[in-house]
Amino acid sequence: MAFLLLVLGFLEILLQVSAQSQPSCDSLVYCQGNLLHTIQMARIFNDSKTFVDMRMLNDEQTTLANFDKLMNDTDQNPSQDDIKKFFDDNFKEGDEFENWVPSDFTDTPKLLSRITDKSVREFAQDLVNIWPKLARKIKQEVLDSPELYTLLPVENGFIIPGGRFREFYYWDSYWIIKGLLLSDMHETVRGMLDNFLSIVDKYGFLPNGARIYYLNRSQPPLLNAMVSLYISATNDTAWLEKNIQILDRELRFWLDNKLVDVVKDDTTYRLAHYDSESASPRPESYYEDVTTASTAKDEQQLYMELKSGAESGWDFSSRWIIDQNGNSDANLTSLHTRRIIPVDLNSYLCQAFQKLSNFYVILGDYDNATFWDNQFNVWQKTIERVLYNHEDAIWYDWDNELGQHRKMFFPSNFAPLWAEAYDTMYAEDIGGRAAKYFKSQKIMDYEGGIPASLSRTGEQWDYPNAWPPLQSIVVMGLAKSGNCEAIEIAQEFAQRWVKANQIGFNNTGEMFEKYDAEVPGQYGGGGEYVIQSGFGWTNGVVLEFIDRFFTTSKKTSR
Ligand SMILES: *[C@@H]1O[C@H](CO)[C@@H](O)[C@H](O)[C@H]1NC(C)=O
Ligand SMILES: *[C@@H]1O[C@H](CO)[C@@H](O)[C@H](O)[C@H]1NC(C)=O
Ligand SMILES: *[C@@H]1O[C@H](CO)[C@@H](O)[C@H](O)[C@H]1NC(C)=O
Ligand SMILES: *[C@@H]1O[C@H](CO)[C@@H](O)[C@H](O)[C@H]1NC(C)=O
Ligand SMILES: *[C@@H]1O[C@H](CO)[C@@H](O)[C@H](O)[C@H]1NC(C)=O
Ligand SMILES: *[C@@H]1O[C@H](CO)[C@@H](O)[C@H](O)[C@H]1NC(C)=O
Ligand SMILES: CC(=O)N[C@H]1CO[C@H](CO)[C@@H](O)[C@@H]1O
Repeated sequence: MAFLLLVLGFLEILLQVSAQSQPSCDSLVYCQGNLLHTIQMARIFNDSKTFVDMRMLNDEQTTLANFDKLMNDTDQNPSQDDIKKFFDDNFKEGDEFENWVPSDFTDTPKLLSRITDKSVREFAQDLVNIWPKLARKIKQEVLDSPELYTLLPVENGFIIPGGRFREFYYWDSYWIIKGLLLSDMHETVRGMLDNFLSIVDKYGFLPNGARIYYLNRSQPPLLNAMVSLYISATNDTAWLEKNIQILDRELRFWLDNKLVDVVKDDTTYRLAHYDSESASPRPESYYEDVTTASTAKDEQQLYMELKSGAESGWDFSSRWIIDQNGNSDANLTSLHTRRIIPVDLNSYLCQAFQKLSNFYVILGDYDNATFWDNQFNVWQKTIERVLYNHEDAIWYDWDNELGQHRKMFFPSNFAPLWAEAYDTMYAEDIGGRAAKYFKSQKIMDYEGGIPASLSRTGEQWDYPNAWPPLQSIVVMGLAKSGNCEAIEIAQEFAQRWVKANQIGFNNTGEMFEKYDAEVPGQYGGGGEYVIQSGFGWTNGVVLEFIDRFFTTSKKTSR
């Protein structure tokens, strides 16, 4: 009996250990263990990301041994000063990048001469001139000793978002690439795509961003959409031929890892959700996550929900919050990202299937083209059956536990229009109804842009914040439908957005990662870090809107 109890107790410990052994990455310094915990909880820096972006002065083994010594010398209880000293002796500023002027940078891209309004043309010129300030190349010494850094090493230069986001990010890059192509910077774009593919080749997927601590989550799957922009601008089919297998692999990662069964009206479907099963705090938000989890019922589950929320790009939002009473204005302990089937994720995948199929057609591989075209058709039908709400004439996220739509306004409800993840035979009708839904939610009232939600929670991806990628998805989606009322809304909000960004730039000389839907030009707030400027996707979206709505002559791309 005693023996049995012993075995059971041992099993329980084993289970706990295995649940905890889902680290963010393999590094014993930056992704798991007591060193990370001690430094992050000592709160030496206000922003948890600062420490995990530092480099080690010695190799990992020496660093860990020095930490052991610190703990031994201080009876496992180092003071704030002891920790600071250990930090100073073992780490320093990463200093990983050299300034880089992309060789294809030009301050006179063709777009500028097509812009009719003088003040808008000057604004576009200012934005084009920001690209070199956001251009980075990794130093040779980092490429030579990557094990001392958290950066994922890549060969080619790239454009970063800006501010604390010093490395490249997955979904940000879609709008950055859009802006770069409109700035005639094709080679920079090719270099960035090659960087992404080298990472997919190595890890089997594209992580959230270019740091080892992002290796347990991806971000909205827009790689094929980026490639499609590049191919439309260049017709570089030789590049496509060389890289098609890696593009195929990235998309299969989503099919292999992120699908769940969804039952509606007694039929079982397969759709995707955001899902990171790594049950530990995000290293770059370690203090914040440990603090949040300290009041949670199940810490491990919450860590997975937090990482899955980060994978969605919407970190964080009432979109993923559901408390016991079904409310979405609770705090982050009620985060349930994984039980929600998101409209935008499934639309992005549907679009990616179609793009990949088209790439295979270009290359004359009709078998693979058919395989992906079939996936496209299945997703399109499933999105209609599961996510479209005929009564409200819009798509909604699906709560897979309650088996019902989450009938709240989010710009992501319009993603199928943008991704053309619906039957475009009925584009005018569906677009017109979506326009009516937009108005019924009183979104026309917002002079500063389309808010991320109508719920003021203090989270970043909620009211009153207005995010550039969400403006792009709604505006370009409505415009694509071809319906008059939808096009009018698109034009109106493209104008409001460009004007708001221009006011902000006139007042501060900066472009921000997000704005305030209520006050044109005012930057947004909330969330777990202070406002960042730069800013990659912001500049890309403004250039996209200017190209589409402020030029008279031919369009380069849509
Ligand atoms: C951290 O934040 C506090 C309060 O906001 C501020 O006073 C302090 O200067 C900040 N410290 C650093 C190192 O930025
Ligand atoms: C710390 O103490 C443990 C046991 O007390 C010992 O095994 C270890 O070698 C010590 N480490 C250092 C770096 O002194
Ligand atoms: C790419 O090729 C297509 C068809 O072959 C042609 O219509 C288009 O103008 C080309 N685009 C560029 C940018 O060369
Ligand atoms: C979050 O809300 C729960 C109740 O739903 C509460 O127990 C907990 O203390 C709150 N946590 C924080 C950090 O406010
Ligand atoms: C798709 O292409 C790969 C090579 O990239 C090939 O091995 C595979 O058989 C093809 N699949 C189909 C269905 O033709
Ligand atoms: C921004 O400043 C420029 C130049 O001073 C001016 O032409 C433009 O009208 C201003 N735009 C806005 C929206 O304030
Ligand atoms: C749950 C999960 O994805 N865990 C992985 C996190 O990343 C490390 C390093 O890449 C892997 O070893 C884990 O399997």
